[in-house]
Amino acid sequence: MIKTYPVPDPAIALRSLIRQVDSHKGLYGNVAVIGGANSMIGAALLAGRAALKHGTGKVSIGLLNDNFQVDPEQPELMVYKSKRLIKNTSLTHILLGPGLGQSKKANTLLEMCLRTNKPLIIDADGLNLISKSLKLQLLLKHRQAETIITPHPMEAARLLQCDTSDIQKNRPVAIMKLQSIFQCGVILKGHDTLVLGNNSKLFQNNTGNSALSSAGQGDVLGGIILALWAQGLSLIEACCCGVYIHGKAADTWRISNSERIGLTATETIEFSRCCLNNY
Ligand code: NPW
Ligand code: AMP
Ligand code: MG
Repeated sequence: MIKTYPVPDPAIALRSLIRQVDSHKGLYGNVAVIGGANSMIGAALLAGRAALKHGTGKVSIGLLNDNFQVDPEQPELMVYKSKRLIKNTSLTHILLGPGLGQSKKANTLLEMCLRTNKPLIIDADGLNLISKSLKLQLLLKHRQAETIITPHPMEAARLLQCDTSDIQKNRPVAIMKLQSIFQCGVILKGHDTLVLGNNSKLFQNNTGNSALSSAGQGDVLGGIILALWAQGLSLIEACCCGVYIHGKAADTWRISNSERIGLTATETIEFSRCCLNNY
């Protein structure tokens, strides 16, 4: 039996995010979200908006779709062509995967990100591409900069070449396998999300509910973790606080809403921001 520990109360870690009076945006991260292929631009925008609304200094979106130039709902986001953005040496952290697709171009972008020395979160189609390529698996395994992968159970099954039911039968074993094969931090999403950093305890998160079972929630979670990490929390703190407040947002919403409907991902960003604000 593998021992799990509850995700720590985020209050302590979040205290370090209090802003100094003489601060400036350069202190709060300069992050990139890489994704948003045709028909999935929304995933990258959700992640970018979540990163922005959870305190990041500067957020850029590197889209695969070249025709989209501004998010009119969130003009603070800077929109670039993906390859150009990855080459920007002043970036502090990267999230790759939301709506990335699995094209040849997507594969090239993932390889470029893996070869940078930037802290990196890999989600969604980034993970699906890794499960199909030995070359990418080796690059991930030998990365020097801190890296976290954030699969849902089916993405985890693709990575471990098994069925989703095998993952769900013994989630602690699955996350430990992922960490030991890919030599990076792992968040295994789903009800009672698990978090495992390199050399860390295995944490289990108990916030969150079925209101989160809707499109784009994982993209939002990626943006939240990116924001907390870029503002100075350690990787494990950012992951634990991120999954906690993302789930807490849904628990808060549930108090005054029925179990028949769920949150939209856009709503989750707002509830989670309020949750962060309440600390
Ligand atoms: P089933 O149905 O049970 O067989 P996919 P995706 C399973 C982008 N998006 N427990 C479940 O399988 C993403 O960023 C874009 C058990 C489910 O049907 C990606 O780039 C959006 N099973 C891309 O789409 C909004 C679970 O996995 C299947 C599970 C594809 O990502 C949506 C889905 O996995 C989306 O985020 C659980 N807890 N959770 C946009 N607005 O642009 C999931 N499964 O096939 O990898 O598809 O997750 O939608
Ligand atoms: P994704 O499948 O990538 O969009 O991610 C979905 C997100 O919502 C993950 O963070 C899941 O942990 C969370 N989520 C979805 N359904 C539930 C549930 N029933 N209980 C708790 N969290 C959930
Ligand atoms: Mg997802």
